[in-house]
Amino acid sequence: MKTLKIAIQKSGRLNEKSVELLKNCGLSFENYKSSLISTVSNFPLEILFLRDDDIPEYVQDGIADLGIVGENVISETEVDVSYLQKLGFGKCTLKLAVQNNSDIQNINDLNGKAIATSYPVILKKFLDKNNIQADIRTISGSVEISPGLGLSDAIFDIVSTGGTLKSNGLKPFADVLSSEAVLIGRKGEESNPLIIELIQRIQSVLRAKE
Ligand code: PRT
Ligand code: ZN
Repeated sequence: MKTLKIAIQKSGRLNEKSVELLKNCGLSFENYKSSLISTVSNFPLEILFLRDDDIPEYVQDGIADLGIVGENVISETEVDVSYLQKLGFGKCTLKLAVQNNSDIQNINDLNGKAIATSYPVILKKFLDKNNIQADIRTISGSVEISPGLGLSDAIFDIVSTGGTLKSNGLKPFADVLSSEAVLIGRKGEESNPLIIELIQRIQSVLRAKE
C-alpha cells in the first residue's frame, strides 16, 4: 500500500503537540530539528515538516495526504479539504480589539474605520456578512502595535490568554472565529484504510486524555 504523508508544523506553537500526538499513536520516528522529512519505521507514513501556512494547500493538492493545522489557517487559505478530527490543542479565538480609550464599542462602529490584520480573508467575510464597510490593512505580524502607531483604528488578531492585547493597551470587543488544531485530509481519500487506522489511533489517544 502507498506510504502516507502527513504535514505538520516545523516549528512554532503546534509543532510540539503535533509530534507528541503522533508519538502517542505509537509511531516511531526521528525528530531532528534540521530535517524536513522523517520516515516512520513502524507504519507506512512519512512526516513532512512545513510552515503552517503551506499545510492546507499541500493537502488540497495531494502533496501530503494528511495535515495538522489550525482551523484559522484553513479558513484563511480557503482550501477544499476534509476535516477529519479536532485535536484539542492550539486553541485560540480570532477577535476584534481596540485601544482601551477607543470610541469603538461594537462592530457597527467599525464603518469607515481601518482594521489591521494578518487574516484579511476571514475578516472580509465577517464584515461583508454584517454589512460593514471598513478598510482592511493587511500586515504580516506585530498587528497589536498598529493602533498605537496610528496605522489602524482596530485590529483583528488571534488571542489566547489575552496577555498580548493587555500589554499593548488593547481590549477585545467581538469574537469572530474560535479555532483549534485539526487533522485534515485530502478530499476523496477518507476511505483509505491507513487513514482510517491512523484516525482510530488518534481518537483513542484523545479519549485516554479525557
Ligand atoms: O512559522 P509558521 O508560519 O509555521 O508559524 P506561525 O508563526 O505562522 O504560527 P504560530 O506558531 O505562532 O501559531 C501556529 C498556530 O497556533 C496558529 O495558526 C493558531 O492556530 C495557533 N495559536 C494558538 C496561536 C495562538 N494560540 C496565539 N496566541 N497563534 C498565535 N498566537 C499569537 C497571536 O497572534 C498573538 O500575537 O500569540 C499572541 C497572543 O497570545 P496571548 O496568549 O497573549 O493572547
Ligand atoms: Zn505561519
